[in-house]
Formats: sequence, C-alpha cells, structure tokens
Amino acid sequence: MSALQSVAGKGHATGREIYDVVVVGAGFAGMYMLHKLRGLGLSVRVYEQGGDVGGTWYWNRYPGARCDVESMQYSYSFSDELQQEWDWSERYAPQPEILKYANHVADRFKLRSDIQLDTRVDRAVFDESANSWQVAISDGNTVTAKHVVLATGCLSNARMPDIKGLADFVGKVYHTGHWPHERIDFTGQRVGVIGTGSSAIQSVPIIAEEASHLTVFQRTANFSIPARNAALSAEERRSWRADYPEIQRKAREETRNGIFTEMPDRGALDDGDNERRAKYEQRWTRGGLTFMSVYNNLALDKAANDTAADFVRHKIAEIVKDPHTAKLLQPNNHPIGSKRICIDSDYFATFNRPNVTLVDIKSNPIEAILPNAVRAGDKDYEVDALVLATGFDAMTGSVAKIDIRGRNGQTINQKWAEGPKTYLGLMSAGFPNLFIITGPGSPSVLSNMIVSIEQHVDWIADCLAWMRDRDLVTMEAKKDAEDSWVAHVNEVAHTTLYPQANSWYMGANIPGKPQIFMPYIGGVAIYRQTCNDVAAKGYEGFTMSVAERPQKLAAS
Ligand code: N01
Repeated sequence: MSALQSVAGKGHATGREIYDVVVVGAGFAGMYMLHKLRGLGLSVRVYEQGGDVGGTWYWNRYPGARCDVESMQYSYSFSDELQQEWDWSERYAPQPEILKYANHVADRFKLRSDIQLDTRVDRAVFDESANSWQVAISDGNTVTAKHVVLATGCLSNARMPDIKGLADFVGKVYHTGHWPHERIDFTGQRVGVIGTGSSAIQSVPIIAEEASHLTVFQRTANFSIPARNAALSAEERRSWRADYPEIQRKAREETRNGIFTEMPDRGALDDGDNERRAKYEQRWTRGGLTFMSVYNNLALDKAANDTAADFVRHKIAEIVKDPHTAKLLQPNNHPIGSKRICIDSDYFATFNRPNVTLVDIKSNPIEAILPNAVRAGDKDYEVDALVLATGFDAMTGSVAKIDIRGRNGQTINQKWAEGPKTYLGLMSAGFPNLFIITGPGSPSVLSNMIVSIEQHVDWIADCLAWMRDRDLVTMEAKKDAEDSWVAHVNEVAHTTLYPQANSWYMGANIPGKPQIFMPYIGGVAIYRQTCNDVAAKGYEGFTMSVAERPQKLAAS
C-alpha cells in the first residue's frame, strides 16, 4: 500500500482524523481540487469559512456584482456534461447566477459530504517527524493531513480602510467584499461610496438608482470599458458549445490571459490614426476585457499604450456632461491596463444624474468620518450609509491570515516578509507538501481564473498520483529553483508597464506591504508549458523523500 493510501479518514472531525489532503476553501479551486483528488481515491477534507460553497462569489454580493470574463468562458471545462447542461442567461453572469452554478457543481458531483462549512483553518503546522501537517480548525479540532492545499483565493481578504472616526459612524457601513446576504435597500438614503475600483464601478450605477443622493469619493480614477452585457440567446450558447473543446484548448495553450479571442499581430503604432481609432471604436462597441487585446504591445510600450488611454479618456469626456467631473474621471497617473481594467454598465453616465456627486479625495483627502458625514477638504458630506469599495489584501492576504509553520517552525509570514516567495506559484521552500492554487508567482489574477485554477488543480493531482506511485511522502520546492523563479517573475514583470501603477498587483494598496509584482505575467500558455516541462523532468526543482526513510532523494 502506498504512503498516501495508508492514511484514511472521513466524516466530521473529532480530533483524531487523518486525511491524505486537507483543502482550505470551497470556492471554484477547492471544489475542483476535491473532485480530482476523490478521483484518485484519496481521503480529502475541505474546510470553508463561509456558510456555503462559492468562495469569492459567496462573499461579493454587492449590487451589480458580476463577472468580467464572459460566462461561456467562465465555466469549468473538466466535465463535458456539465458544460452542455448548464445554461448561462447573460453574456456576463450576475453574482447570484454564478453562485447558483457553484452550488450546482457541488450537488452534481456530490461534493458536499467532504466539505465542512462555517469552519476556518486557523493554523497548519508541519510535523517533521511524521512528515504531515497538523491542521487546527475553528471548531476546536486538529486534524492530520499528509498534504495541505490552499485554495483560499486571491481576492478573499476584504480590506477595511484605516480612516479616523470610521468606528463612530452611526449609519450602516458595508464592504463590497463582505456584503450582507439580505438585499440592502438604499431607497431614500444618502449613500457614500469610498473607492473607485471594479467593485465600485459595478455598484455605483445601481446604488445611484435607489439612493436619494450618492457621493462617490475617488482617490484614483480608473479606466473602464463598457461591458455591453446582454441576454445570451440559445443560438449563442449552442455555437459556443459546439466548439468548446477547441475554444478551450486555444484559451489554455495559446493565449496570455486564458480568454479566447482574436490574437493581435500588430502593434498600436503600426496603424495610422484613423485605422487605430476605428479598431478601438469597434472594441469599445463590442465591450469587455478584449479591448486591451486589440494590439499586441499595449502592455509593453508606453507610446502605444497612450493611444488606447487617450481613446478611453476621450470617451469619458464625451459621456460625462460636466467638464470638471469628466476631467476628474479621466485616469492620468497610470498606463491603461496596468491596474486591473474595469468593465462597467453605465458607470460614467451615472455622473450625469442630478443625485450623484464625485468628490476628489486625491486633492482633498478624507480627514475623518463623522457620525453622519465624511469630512474631506474642510467640507462635510452628509451620508446615512457608507459603502467601502476599498478592495482586498490581494494574493497573500488570505494565506497570511492562517498561522502556517513549516520546517524549523518558520512561519509563512516570516518567509514572505519581503514579498511572497514561491516556485511556480505552487509551493514555497521550507513548507513541504503545502500547495497553493493560483498563488503569487503564477498567472492567477492576470488570467481567466477558471483556466488557471483547472491547470493548477490538474497539475497538483497528477503530482500526488506520481508521488503515490513511487512511495514518496514529501515534496518541497528547492530554494535555488524558487529563487530563480522569483527573479524570473520579477524580471518579466519589469519588461511591461504594469509596475508603473500603484496597484494591488504590487501590494501598493496595503500600507507597509512589500511592493513586489505578485502574479506571473508571462501568460498562461507559456506558464502551462513550463509546469508541464517541470513535471516531465520528474518534478525538476522539487525535492522528494521516500516513505519510512528520512533521507531525501532528488527526484530531478
Ligand atoms: O478593489 P480595488 P475592488 N481611502 O483595490 C480605494 C476583482 N473584481 O474591490 O486606487 C480612499 O480595485 C482605492 O483607491 P486607490 C478585480 O480583479 C472583479 O474594486 O488605492 N480610497 C480604489 O479606488 C479587481 O481589480 C470584478 O487610490 C481608498 C478602491 O478603493 C479586484 O477584484 C468585480 C482607500 C479599491 O479598488 C479588486 O477590486 C469586482 C482609502 N483608505 C472586483 N483604500 C469582476 O469580475 C482604498 N481605496 C467584474
């Protein structure tokens, strides 16, 4: 019997359970990980902090929340039956429908029996003598697992801003990333929204329809492209489905961002003004994230990027009637796309409404929140409710919340004090048998998350099967392989315009967080090939050890 098969355990934790794998999180990553590992015959326990499955789509219930990747591409590809039977209703699915899909997957693949909801993983400590993890969970139990997979999500740790007086505000305070489950009715209320990222850009138009007055506090103007959301017809769904295998193969193997679209073969400066404008116009009219893939050098060449940025600034000036407001809404301190580009439905037009005010808190920062107002630039803006659309401690935040201790008691937070260090975004040296799905150092947030999640889950499952076949009990990233990968991630990032923005990709939104470009920007196709090559070479760059023998074998 293999080392992995020799451990078993199911059911509710009683303090004595031993699992092959503990998975942290039951979002899209955790659910698929469970499904794959079950297929290998491993015993798996998934712990989920939320009251149900769905991860980011469980928490982000703010008005207007919907995906910015088209629904037909924001779908699992691992089951043809699932793809054929699920009907998305709109081009960009709204949050309730995505959550319904997550629940459908949980039921269809009978995942729930191995998922323990309302349970936080507080601590995971590697026991070097037993080559296993001791995982302490919020119900008071500690379980043992040979492997731990962090499926904790990249944008899961909602960030409350540190603003003086916030605790004294007498009205309701909501965070977009932690929205209540019941519908919030803003009818007749004066509402303040702080932040103008994707979450605000989606929620502002909806809140404006209900509120008696909406005040939007903007520190940084953002680029946003119209979503052009619409109902999906049966014919559109049919035509996607007919070509699904090829569409998905191309998205996985040929694109940078895991989204199937035309591949640009020209740079922005290769076209004359009129031709370029016509192409931008066509993409603006079509809507969506593919605006940025009209040319192949928008992320690389500032002069090329300026042509796209100018186009969008011009559009904002056309839409927004008040010239002062239009000027404030025009982004001017970062290249377009270097912060996550936003996708909206009538965001800019919302500022033409008489009940909406934009306040520039770049020039006049918020001084304090008063019991019934926001004070900025010596002026008090009275509000009855506050919406904090202030984002997340991205990529590392949900890992950092868990007290993870690897070899010699080193914590992951100590190891990552100067920025996350991983090999391929999958493992961190000194933390054997601990995998991260879509971790820092992998394409993750720069890609269609479903594509990246499936790639990581498949790779991890293949790796565990490979280990089992060889009676290997531990796997760990080698420090030199990790150092080279971290340097590579950084080097590739700096060939692009991305590091020029103070973005959450850089950790710049969290005071004191090291400013390192966290995701891998080389693209999903190259990255997948790299991971496959590593596996084909016997997991090059990783150290493995065999069962019942402390000595290590270099698998490579
Ligand atoms: O968060 P953000 P988000 N005082 O960090 C401001 C994904 N997502 O939740 O830019 C005042 O982008 C901050 O200002 P600044 C998507 O990947 C996807 O909107 O730091 N303002 C900024 O304006 C996205 O990128 C979808 O100057 C403060 C805003 O708050 C990511 O999640 C939908 C402040 C935060 O913007 C995060 O988006 C929603 C302070 N103290 C989200 N602190 C879709 O799929 C922060 N801000 C469509």
